[in-house]
Amino acid sequence: PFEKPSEAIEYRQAAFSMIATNFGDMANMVKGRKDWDQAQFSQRAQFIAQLAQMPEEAFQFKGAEAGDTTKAKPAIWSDWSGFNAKLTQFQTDMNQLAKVSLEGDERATKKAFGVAAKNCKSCHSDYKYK
Ligand code: ASC
Repeated sequence: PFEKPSEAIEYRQAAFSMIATNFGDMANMVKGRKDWDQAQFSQRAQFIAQLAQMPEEAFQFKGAEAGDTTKAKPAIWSDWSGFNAKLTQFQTDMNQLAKVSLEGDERATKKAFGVAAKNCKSCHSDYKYK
């Protein structure tokens, strides 16, 4: 779907931007900064489960690495199998969170959120500049 690297970068960043906005609202609920709303939380988890499938093809686009001046570390491409494993973990975590949150148990939902958030951080420390 991309003609040039800048399009792949833009697409990837758009996906992560939407992921971050949805995830941030969920974090606010988990941390009690806003009222718990199971239905809204679950809707956001469904959104992210879909969005989490999107960045992979953009990172894989030929030439995406060259001249990338974003927060993406070169290790994404030099250690593709390591990065891809974390990306797959993210997709798995978000599918699990989407499923658990739909079942409606607040405690189980918060627990699954914690697992996902921990893995977000672990990937960022290796593959994303601050
Ligand atoms: C966020 C955000 C991240 C993750 C991470 C979770 O809301 O912007 O990068 O959660 O902090 O550990």
